[in-house]
Amino acid sequence: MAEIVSFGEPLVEFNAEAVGGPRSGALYSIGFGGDSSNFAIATARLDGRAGYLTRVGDDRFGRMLLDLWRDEGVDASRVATDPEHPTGLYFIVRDGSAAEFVYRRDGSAAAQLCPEHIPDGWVERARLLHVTGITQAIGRSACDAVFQAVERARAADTIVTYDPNIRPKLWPLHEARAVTRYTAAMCDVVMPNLEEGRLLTGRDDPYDIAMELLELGAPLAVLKMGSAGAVVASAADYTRVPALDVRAVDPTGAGDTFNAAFAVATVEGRSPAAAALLGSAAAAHVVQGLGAVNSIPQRRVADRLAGELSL
Ligand code: KDG
Repeated sequence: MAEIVSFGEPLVEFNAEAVGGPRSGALYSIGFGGDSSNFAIATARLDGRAGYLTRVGDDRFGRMLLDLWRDEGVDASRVATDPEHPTGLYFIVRDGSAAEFVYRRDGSAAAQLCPEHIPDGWVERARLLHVTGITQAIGRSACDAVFQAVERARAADTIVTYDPNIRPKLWPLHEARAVTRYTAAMCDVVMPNLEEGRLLTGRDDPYDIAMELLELGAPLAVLKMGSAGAVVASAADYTRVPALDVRAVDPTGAGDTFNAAFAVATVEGRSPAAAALLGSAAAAHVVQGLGAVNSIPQRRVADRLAGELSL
């Protein structure tokens, strides 16, 4: 049975190789993305029992994703195939060192998600539900599904973790800010990156951001700061978590893997700081490879990397 569940939009990824630039002749590696799917795959690689829910199109890309979840050991038994809407895609276009996400996802199968698509017991029987701002941004009904799932989780004592994952291309900033602040207050753990923390709170300093996130109402705030590590804050504690010194190639999906490692370690009963340490180590592995999924480490690798860090 799935213990750690997530839902949202999976995407097929076309990621420009560092050489070539965005114009004709550039090489694109095909891979997979979508924050909630990345989270589920990372959970499974890190030895968590992952369950994933979405809708894919009745097309080659949808079938590729179904194969991926099966091969990765993610329970995707509740994923539906939608005969009328396609699977979404994104390109990571690189111009010099700058990377841009270009989406082809409007009207996708996953954007049709609504509260009725979340089966009875799916959230209630899990130990942890992970939700994200991208799922809220893809459509009104998917946003409603997030709110309903969070309410059901709270009623069932399922832990809720939340990554606001603000993507300004998907919704206007004022709307993103209002919805994600409101949602953060409903969750057990809010886990933005530093830039999102700044957007959410209007503060600059990690300590001030963390305190303001707690004031919103979440009992625990985890601020992901890439090569600067992370901050874990509650009313009782404020801990800085270190990061490994690595050469970053592509940060895509690193935050999702951090979240997954945090979720797995939390369900195992580790402290928030120890869970974030595993997150920091696993994320450091992701940034060293191209794409959101290929470079997610297996558990033994993440444990070895975490062993190089201490609190
Ligand atoms: O967190 C990584 C994701 O941003 C990436 O995989 C693509 O889900 C994606 C999105 O909506 O940007």
